[in-house]
Amino acid sequence: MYNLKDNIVALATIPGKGALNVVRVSGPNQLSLIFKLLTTKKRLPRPNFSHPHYVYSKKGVVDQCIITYYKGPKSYTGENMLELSTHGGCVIANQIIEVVINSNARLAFPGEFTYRAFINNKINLIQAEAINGAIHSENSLDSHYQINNLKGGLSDIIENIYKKIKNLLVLAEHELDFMEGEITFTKSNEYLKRLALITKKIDGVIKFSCYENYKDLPRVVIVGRPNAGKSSLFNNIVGYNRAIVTDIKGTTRDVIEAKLNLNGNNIVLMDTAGMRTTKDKIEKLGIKKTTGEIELADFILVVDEEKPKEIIKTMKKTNPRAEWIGVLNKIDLKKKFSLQSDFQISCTKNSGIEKLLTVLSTKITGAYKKNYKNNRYLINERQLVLIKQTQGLVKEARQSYKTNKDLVILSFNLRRALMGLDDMLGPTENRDILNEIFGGFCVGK
Ligand SMILES: Nc1nc2c(ncn2[C@@H]2O[C@H](COP(=O)(O)OP(=O)(O)OP(=O)(O)O)[C@@H](O)[C@H]2O)c(=O)[nH]1
Ligand SMILES: [Mg+2]
Repeated sequence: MYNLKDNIVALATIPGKGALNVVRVSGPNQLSLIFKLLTTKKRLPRPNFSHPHYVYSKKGVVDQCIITYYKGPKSYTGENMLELSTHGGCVIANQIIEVVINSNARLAFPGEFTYRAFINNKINLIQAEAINGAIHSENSLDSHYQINNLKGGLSDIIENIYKKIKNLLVLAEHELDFMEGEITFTKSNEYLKRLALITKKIDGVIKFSCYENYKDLPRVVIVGRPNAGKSSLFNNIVGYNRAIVTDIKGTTRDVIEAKLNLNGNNIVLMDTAGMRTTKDKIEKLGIKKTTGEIELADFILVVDEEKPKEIIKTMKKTNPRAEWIGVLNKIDLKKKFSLQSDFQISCTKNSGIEKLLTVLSTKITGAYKKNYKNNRYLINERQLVLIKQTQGLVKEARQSYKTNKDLVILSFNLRRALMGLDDMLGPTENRDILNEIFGGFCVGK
């Protein structure tokens, strides 16, 4: 897939107006030629120390950068690396990359730096996937799990299971080399006990892993009767007039959706058609959509001018799993109002909404934490398929050994079980998997 013999270079940051950019160079060769061309200095600087250097192209000075030289294997890729921290913008970093390319390097492909780290045994495949996952994570819990996987969270337990299966395989194959009477054979009960322990460990990984659910953004849906001020609240939270607001009942007919960040957590916020019995065909369809959104929602804000809590009572059965929050709106019109609501707000006067959002974001963080307590590992679809496959094979191995006590068959089955874990940690042979995983990375990563 990638040619490992080349020196590679890429911008590791997003180009654009900003304080800094980072240019990365990595290669199996000495990088002194590249360094010399960039800085006019003959010798590479001391490894792992950052130094300011003026950097030049043929046309003259390009920038003053901070350059760090990493001597392999103590670097991200395991190779010799240069990391140039340049001034930001769209011009300087590209000029530097051009100098590097004209020296002795080519532009890196997506994920090529991390691929080299994987090939050079700096990380296994689960860790490589975690790095990409962390970059793409949408919320604090996701990034926490991803970095935990990079730290070894999932790999440690998988490596541990791998080792246990391998040891058992080695034992079985060793005993196969001897005739009866030559050595004392391990008792079949011991084999069964060890196979049961491996199964228990695999079951634990599956049980304490979170998959998919956590990734779906929390869905917050605003519902209520027509004209209650749902669209006004939606616009206020989104920060601009996204939804049409009028005093005509039934203004919003479709579901309007916005993805936004609420105190560090990404959420999907939805404005919906007001709930009422109507003969209008379009409005009816809108109300049907609202019902669908309620079923999927995690948090439901019931906005009403009079009695949000009473409305919740009548609607709660449509989604008992969600958290229902009663929001009394238009308090500016009232001298006195009932406190039969969780929050009292005025969209026109912009009051009470900040408190509502603070509590809502605390609740969202709380939901994340609960998930965190229940799960130790994060597992993606590829990994889940492989671990389940291993689970099945180990169970099969135990079952068959229990009936036939045959070490040849057991060895064969254990070898099959190991293959799935091999693929999980580092299928160096399987090009398709590697292409798919590393091809999804950013350039420069
Ligand atoms: N006085 C006052 N009027 C408000 C407040 N919030 C909304 N309104 C008004 O109430 C009317 C209805 O507001 P919308 O936000 O369109 O209500 P809605 O619930 O989205 O209505 P539908 O889409 O028809 O279901 C508009 O005239 C708003 O200006 C408020 O806090 N105080
Ligand atoms: Mg509306």
